Amino acid sequence: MKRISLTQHLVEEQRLNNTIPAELRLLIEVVARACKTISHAVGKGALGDVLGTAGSENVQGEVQKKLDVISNEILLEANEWGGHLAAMASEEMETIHLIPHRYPMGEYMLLFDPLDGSSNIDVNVSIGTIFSVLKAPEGMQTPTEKDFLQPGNKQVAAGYAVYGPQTVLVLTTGHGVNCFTLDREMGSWVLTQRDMQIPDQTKEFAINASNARHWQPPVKRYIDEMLAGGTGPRGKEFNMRWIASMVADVHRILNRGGIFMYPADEREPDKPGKLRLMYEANPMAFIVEQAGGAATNGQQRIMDIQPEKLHQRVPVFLGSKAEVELVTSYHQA
Ligand code: AHM
Ligand code: MG
Repeated sequence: MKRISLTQHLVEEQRLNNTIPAELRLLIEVVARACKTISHAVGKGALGDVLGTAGSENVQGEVQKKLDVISNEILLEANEWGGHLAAMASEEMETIHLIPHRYPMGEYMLLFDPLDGSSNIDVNVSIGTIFSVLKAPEGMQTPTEKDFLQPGNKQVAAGYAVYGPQTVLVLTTGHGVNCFTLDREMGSWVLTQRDMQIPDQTKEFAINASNARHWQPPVKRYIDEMLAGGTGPRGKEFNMRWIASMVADVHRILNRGGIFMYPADEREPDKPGKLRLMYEANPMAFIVEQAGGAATNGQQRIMDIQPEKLHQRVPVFLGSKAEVELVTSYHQA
């Protein structure tokens, strides 16, 4: 089999679609390189002194793990000097990170969840990195948080890496979704799945069912109908999977179909769900839509939400189109 590297793929996509300017290609390659470094750190585990807590909290009051902090540092350092970025924002940082004056400023803005699935770090279960790329607004001088508050439909690229039995990188620049596998010996990303498509029919769903008593009626109805099995209104048996790493759950759905949900919680009306719009929901929605799936917050398309805050949370329903449309229709009934 002829091996196609990430670089070759991006160059060829540029020739075909004319959508990946050199700066964006550099940006994607630098992020991919940083993911390689994170993968290496993850792989060392206890041998690399990377497990356990860092003794600090992030902006949302969550205890940071050492790997959260290490991965954030790796992404910041890798992306500072290339001249392709105007600023960065991370789930792990209170406010945006400006490019130091000693480096040139580029026209893109990078957002990331450096280490997704933090609760799985210490137990050797798949974790990952999620990223999203926006363009800086026309005429922007010094970037501010406001410049980042663009709806997901303005993303020019998005991707995630999964650090699992294999390390993979899934990427979209708005022309389908491709998957690359890290060749650990060669240190290179090799194209292993072209134009991924989410199967439309599914018998699998993913939700943290321990929150069931706090779900709103439309979600309760949707899950109850699936749990009723073959004799219920859905007329088929469903299976449940919950890895508690969004990257790994979404990767399964991309390959096998299914629906992923992190709904709002009735306990905290001002805190709609757990996942963050800018670092998790938007990039995953872009990937899922590009693979023929759908992504909503129950009311509207996630990528059409106008963000109001950098760390804003949002209910998430994404995956196979027919399922996402069904649970969304229950919210509107
Ligand atoms: P994190 O970014 O702090 O790791 O949190 C996000 C993760 C998602 O990857 C996953 O879907 C969810 O939190 C798991 O939540 P729960 O602990 O309720 O199972
Ligand atoms: Mg996360």
